[in-house]
Amino acid sequence: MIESIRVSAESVVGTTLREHVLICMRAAPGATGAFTSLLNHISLAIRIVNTRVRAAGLAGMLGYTGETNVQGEEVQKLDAYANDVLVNVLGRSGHCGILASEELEQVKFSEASGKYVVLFDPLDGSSNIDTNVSIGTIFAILRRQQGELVPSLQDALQRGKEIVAAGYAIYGPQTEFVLATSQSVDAFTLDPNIGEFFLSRPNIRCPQRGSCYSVNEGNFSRWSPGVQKWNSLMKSENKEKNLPYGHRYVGSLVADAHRTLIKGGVFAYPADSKSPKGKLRLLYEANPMAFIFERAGGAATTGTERVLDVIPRELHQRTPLILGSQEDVATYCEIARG
Ligand code: AHM
Ligand code: MG
Repeated sequence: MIESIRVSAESVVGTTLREHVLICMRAAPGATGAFTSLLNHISLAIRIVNTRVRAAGLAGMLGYTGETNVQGEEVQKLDAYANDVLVNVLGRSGHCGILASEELEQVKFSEASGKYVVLFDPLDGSSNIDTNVSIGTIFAILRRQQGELVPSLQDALQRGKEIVAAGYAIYGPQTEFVLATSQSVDAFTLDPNIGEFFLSRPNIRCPQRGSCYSVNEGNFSRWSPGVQKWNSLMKSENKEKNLPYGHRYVGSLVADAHRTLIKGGVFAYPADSKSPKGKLRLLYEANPMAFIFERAGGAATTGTERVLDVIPRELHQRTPLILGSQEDVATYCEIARG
């Protein structure tokens, strides 16, 4: 049935995200449909958040709620809304045993029998909300640890290499949904009139090398001498090495990572004297992105180790994050380590 829909519809309207997920499910031996259903619920939540993001200025949803989150940051109205939507929709899916969000102090136990764990940043790039710059949603899906009858905090504190799927949505000029599974990394673009995501970039491969670097250069004086040296190298004139690189920095991880994934290059948020452990969150930002980049043939490191190997000690753990093309990440490691 699905096969015939796929074959006959592809040339006319393209593959939808739902069909893609179903096709993946049929290729996975022993699949029960739970994962498919969970992904469909995440896609629903993203479409709801997208609608609100698009209308935020009109609906009085810009600005701050007046509260601060667990990380001491001011909560934007859209942050709070996106978080509520994801918590609510995941709770209704019946397959999410436990969830953790950048906006929640503690993990949330959802369906006791749900065998999946979902970790997410409901609205990444908050500082860009009020200026109509691209923002997004990032998520990772893991299986609950075996042998446990009820979900526990340990289910959320698994290494990134245990992730079974990860993705992000970017609310930019178009709304794009990038999904990485064990099989491939694919991007889907939302047709706002139909309310469906259609496959727009099948089997994304991150180029081996790019021509851009992406970093908040305002932090230069706070970096280690090694990171400063790498930064200077990116700007130096060297025709043989195709230098200098162009500099691009949006300040929303989803936007900077998305460009790097498609065009290659390197994104870096290293540790600095203000944030000695790094700024980005291991569970909600670094791990999902690292999984996506590795699946697409790219790389992700803390500067000293593979991101997906880091053992999480706490929910809101921060980490340095360097990701992108294999060659560009290798250059960073070589130079920045000194
Ligand atoms: P957020 O999840 O609260 O929006 O914060 C994370 C953001 C990332 O999207 C981005 O890469 C980084 O913080 C930008 O930080 P900075 O403004 O220090 O350059
Ligand atoms: Mg974020």
